[in-house]
Amino acid sequence: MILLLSVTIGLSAIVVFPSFTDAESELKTFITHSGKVIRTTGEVIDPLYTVSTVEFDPMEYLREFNYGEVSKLPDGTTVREYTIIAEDDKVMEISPGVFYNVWTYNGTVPGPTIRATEGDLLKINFINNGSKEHTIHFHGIHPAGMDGVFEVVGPGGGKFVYEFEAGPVGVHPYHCHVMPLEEHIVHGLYGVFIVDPKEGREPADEMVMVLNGFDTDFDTENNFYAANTIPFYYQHHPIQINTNELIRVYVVNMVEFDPINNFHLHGNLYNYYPTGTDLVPSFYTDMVTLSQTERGIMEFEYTYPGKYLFHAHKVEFSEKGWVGIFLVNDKSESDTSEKEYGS
Ligand SMILES: [Cu+2]
Repeated sequence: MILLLSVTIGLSAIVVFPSFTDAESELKTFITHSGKVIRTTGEVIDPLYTVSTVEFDPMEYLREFNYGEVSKLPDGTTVREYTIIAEDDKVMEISPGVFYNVWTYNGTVPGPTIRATEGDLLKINFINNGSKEHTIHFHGIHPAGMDGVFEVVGPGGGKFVYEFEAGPVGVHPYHCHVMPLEEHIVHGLYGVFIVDPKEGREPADEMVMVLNGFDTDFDTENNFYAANTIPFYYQHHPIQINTNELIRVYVVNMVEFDPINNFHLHGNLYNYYPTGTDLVPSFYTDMVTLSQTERGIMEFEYTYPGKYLFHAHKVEFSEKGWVGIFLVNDKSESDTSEKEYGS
């Protein structure tokens, strides 16, 4: 399988490079967010200066939670240890034929979803294998020296250990906080940090959606939008869920440049917990608006099976990729014991 992927990547590179050569006369000069001058054909970022290709599976990312390596202190406190490695030299085919230089935590955009329980002691071993300075700035409560702003971590293997107590309860972003911030974030150095309440939440089919976008021609406007990086992915690969089963979506808006984003669900309404900090929902709605790093938890159940869209109700965003489908399977068809439930 790995061999097959390598062959595929090799072939796609062969396809891309001749077209790049053919289009050489159309090369344009772009100024990147940090003022770097590059020559490219524009809409498609040519893989000029990068060394490897990122493989990312949005379906795997959706329900993957990293609880760290767990140990206990003598006083009973749970310790969770994670390792996060930053890199900035990879290329990702974010849409067919569209290659973009992504900056990654643990090789993907978004980085891993870090999950812990309120009061756990977190140790995040951060290694910067990039060519620029990077950090991890967690949203949440922690000492000043653990804020990922002033303790800049140098390139080429620089290290720093972030250590703090998990809190408050909710869903939070983490991201690089090195200047120019816009450049470090839009290239992909961000991820999700979930803090569960000690008493837990009701069992549910849980998933994470990071709303993101890519400015592939450096004009400070996004060319593509998505839930979890790949435009239109969940439209072509619907997310399978069941009727009468609680669904919990941790949603984080990381779209830069556009002041707002939003989340509309079809054929249903959801209970909405802004930032997830309160255990009682604030709204029952089918639409929330989110500014940069605004986030929350959505909970809903579908009564009727079938296909339901979810998307940005900012139509420009949904037409440029931020759209997906929930495929609701009739649980009663496969599980007769559940059929009596509620009858
Ligand atoms: Cu950075």
